[in-house]
Amino acid sequence: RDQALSPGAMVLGGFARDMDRDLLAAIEGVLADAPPRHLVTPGGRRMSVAMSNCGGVGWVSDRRGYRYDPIDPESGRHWPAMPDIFTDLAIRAAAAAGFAGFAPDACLINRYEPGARLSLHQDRDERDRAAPIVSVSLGLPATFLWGGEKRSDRPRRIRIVHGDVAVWGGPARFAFHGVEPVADGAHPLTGRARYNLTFRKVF
Ligand code: MD5
Ligand code: FE
Repeated sequence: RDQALSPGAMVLGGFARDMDRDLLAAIEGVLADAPPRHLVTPGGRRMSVAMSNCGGVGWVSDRRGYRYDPIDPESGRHWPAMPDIFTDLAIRAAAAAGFAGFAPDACLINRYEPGARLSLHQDRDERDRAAPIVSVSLGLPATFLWGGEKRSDRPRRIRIVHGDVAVWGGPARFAFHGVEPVADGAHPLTGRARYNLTFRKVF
């Protein structure tokens, strides 16, 4: 079920499935210290996805813009440390997709409840433009929208299920992408939720 999408982009089908319970426990540990919250875009819209972070820096958005910040603005404290099980998984997945030596310093945790979506965007706030992004999905299934270099490129729809890991780097690193609204349902492990972890090398 591995799927090469284009040069630099691939889905490793079920790569994280055998670790799902341990991953969820680690997610819950991070979220206990840094609860997921609905960020506001610079344009003033409340995001439907609830977000948190772990690692040296975390991605935040507010009326002033998007940025990576070592401090959680809600608590005034550093983001929780990245659990070893996260770092290990991200390094192994990147290597399996051809990106040896990946060293993530940030992990964005996205929590989707049914109906939540992510509109088409590029990830371009990371200073390191050579490193890939590793994306781990748990819980309810989703449809990734995966476009091209230009916002106007018609996106492909890619079904992503519990345990799938996707890696985007090289020529695919700045592809436009998004997530369709998550359909209602319940997953045996996560309930009415989809989690996505994105591992990034920011600095
Ligand atoms: C998600 N998160 O499912 C997605 C997973 C984000 C975000 O997009 O910025 O938090 S990453 C999905 C993705 C799809 C296709 C291309 C790329 C990423 N990419 O080129 O970086 O919550
Ligand atoms: Fe993204």
